[in-house]
Amino acid sequence: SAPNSVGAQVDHKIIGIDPGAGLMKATEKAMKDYDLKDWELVEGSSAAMTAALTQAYKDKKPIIVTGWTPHWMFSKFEMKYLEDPKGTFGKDEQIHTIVRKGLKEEHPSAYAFLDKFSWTPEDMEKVMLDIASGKKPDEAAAEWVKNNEAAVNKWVEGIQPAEGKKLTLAYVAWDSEIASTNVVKTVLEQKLKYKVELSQVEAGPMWVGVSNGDVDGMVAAWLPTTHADYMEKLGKDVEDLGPNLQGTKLGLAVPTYMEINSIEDLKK
Ligand code: PBE
Repeated sequence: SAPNSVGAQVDHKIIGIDPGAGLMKATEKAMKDYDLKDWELVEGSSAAMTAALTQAYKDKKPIIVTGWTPHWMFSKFEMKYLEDPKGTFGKDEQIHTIVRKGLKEEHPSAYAFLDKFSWTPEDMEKVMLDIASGKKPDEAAAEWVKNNEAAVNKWVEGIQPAEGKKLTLAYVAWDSEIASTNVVKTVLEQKLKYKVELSQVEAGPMWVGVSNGDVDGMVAAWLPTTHADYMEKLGKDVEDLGPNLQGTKLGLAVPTYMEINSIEDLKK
């Protein structure tokens, strides 16, 4: 590529996240679909990706990251998704709540709430933004619950408190799922009197944990596309309680000061 191409500017690197994320698989597919042969997808974590983005943005340096919505990066920074004319990153999907088999019988109160739980991208972004701005996840979640009393009370209306019973929720340290999982934990504890343990794992073990009953559930399943392979393998051993959030997006994201608009521009 030309000496001043985007590729040369960013050392032909796309800053990725954890290897278990569906977004990484989608990005690898994009690199094939768009013939980005000399490019590298850098593995790391959500936290490492946002740290690299924060630094590059501060220095007004070019950077390409794997991005998704809901995410605070789009409110804290001026960012754009690169157009994806081949549609590799797919269309809108939903975030689903998935629980282990038997939860309904053993923890009917938790099951009833988890089945009811659903919120909006704006809700989730508010919690994410507070955490990105320095609040602890449990504090940001508690504050959201306090400020959204009416919505929260609807989720738990008519459900019997469980008086100290233990529950375990699995999640991956994706910023979106740190936010949702902490809100769900807060509601289960404050409103339904459960004792909730959070288990932070990689995406594969999160799915496996729910399927073999090691954990009670999770609110972090991106379907039907992003976690399709996990769902295909383990779907028959879990219970899908359906969407808890609609209106997501995945793709490659860049600061708006970069003068590219499409994944196709990475070839030049
Ligand atoms: N994400 C955030 C996840 C799902 C939630 C888009 C980084 C992924 O598996 O790619």
